[in-house]
Amino acid sequence: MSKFSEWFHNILVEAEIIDTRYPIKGMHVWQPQGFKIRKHTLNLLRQIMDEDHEEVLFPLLIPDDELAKEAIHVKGFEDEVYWVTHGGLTPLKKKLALRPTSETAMYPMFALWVRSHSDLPLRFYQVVNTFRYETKHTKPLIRVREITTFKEAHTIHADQQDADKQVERAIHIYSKFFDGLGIPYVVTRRPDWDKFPGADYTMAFDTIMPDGKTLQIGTVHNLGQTFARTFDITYETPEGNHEYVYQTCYGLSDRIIASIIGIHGDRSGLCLPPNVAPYQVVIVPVLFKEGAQQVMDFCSELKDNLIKGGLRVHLDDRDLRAGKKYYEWEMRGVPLRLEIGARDIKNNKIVVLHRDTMTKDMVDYKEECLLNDLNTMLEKVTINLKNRANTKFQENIRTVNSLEEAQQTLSEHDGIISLYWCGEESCGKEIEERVHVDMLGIKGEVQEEQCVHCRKSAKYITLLAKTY
Ligand code: 5CA
Ligand code: ZN
Repeated sequence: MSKFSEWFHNILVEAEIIDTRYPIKGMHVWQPQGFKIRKHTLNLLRQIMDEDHEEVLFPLLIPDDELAKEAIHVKGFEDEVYWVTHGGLTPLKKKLALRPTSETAMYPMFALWVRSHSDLPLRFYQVVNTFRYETKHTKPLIRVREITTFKEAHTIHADQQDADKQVERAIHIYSKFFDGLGIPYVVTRRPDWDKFPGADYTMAFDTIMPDGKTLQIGTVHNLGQTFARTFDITYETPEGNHEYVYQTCYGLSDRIIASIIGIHGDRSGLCLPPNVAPYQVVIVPVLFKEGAQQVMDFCSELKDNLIKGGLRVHLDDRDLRAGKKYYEWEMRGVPLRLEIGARDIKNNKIVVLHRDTMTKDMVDYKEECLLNDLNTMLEKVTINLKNRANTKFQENIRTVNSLEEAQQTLSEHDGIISLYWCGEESCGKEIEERVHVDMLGIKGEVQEEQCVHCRKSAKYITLLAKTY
């Protein structure tokens, strides 16, 4: 286990995010703290998606013959599908698949829903659990067999142009979402040999985890008309002709939480962006025998006021040493901690610990200003986490001009390498093999440069890395 892996597993246990002891490999239990982070993260995404998507909910089970209809798609998932074969003791006439993703559940219904050009475009999303019998090593939140928070969007368009525009729009939506979480990323076009089964092309978001490996945290697929032809999804044009629709789909998984934990965390444990932290502020009363009740009352009233002001606040009134509480809330990643004792109340001062920098401030306590001050501090935490992550991320993308340099660079540094490539699949796969990396995807086009491997003329700048 790498140092990061160990840290990651420990923090999931200690901070009570996920319990991995459930007796099925790759399937885990969300504990209350983890569930809250998950809920707030989901709310952020829902807010963005609800602007121009409609939420729906499809069944978990997909009939065998529907799943099998789209040949390329089913080929891509055949090793990964879980099957329901019995109802009680009775063998089912038709096997039922647990959805590995929902194209083949949704698209037969889309064929019924879409009638006329005036129905289009349509944009749906659902948040569900999906099942993939992953054969690679499973890892909590990162590679699971039950994805418990699959956020999948599916859109339908009258023409290719509109579908292309939707791909751009989806990239914009996810960018905004990741920016809000302070998670840095690159967006690339996946190489053809690694696109989503059935897609014309796939755009991927990748971030870098602390061990230097990249994690694909989201994908946007342009499906063209492939599924429309398979599932016979057509619309009537203004002229009365029937045309196949164009489709896109895009999705995010539990990996979002993994990246929040991994990227912002530090030696002291979790360090949560305020917008997803279960508690944004924790109040720890510093009690001595004298004046203890007064301090408690003060803290309790303060808590109520801050909650009224819209903050998520917890008052830790347990009968424990303050130091023990400090350690625990640091580990759980609460962005701000207020330490309040009798003397502070008298002096109108409050000690604030900023979790991101682990520095303490003494702030003047003025009741009418405190809410504002805390909000400003939380904003600062958000910006700092984002900048810190981004700086580290940018430092870990390096341009190389030969395979030797690629190997050298990766032996010395974590992260992503960027190089010129001819665009040929065979050459690309050779690069992957020689340098022991995966191609994330194409970042841009070039002219008048040479492929770092075959030395033919290069078409693309492409990014590679060791990946999860
Ligand atoms: N139908 C499309 C769009 S929703 C789809 O299924 N795309 S996907 O296969 O690329 O999955 C979407 C995202 O889920 C991926 O980008 C990846 O971040 C995440 N993901 C895929 N498999 C797993 C897994 N086993 N565990 C956790 N996350 C996963
Ligand atoms: Zn080449």
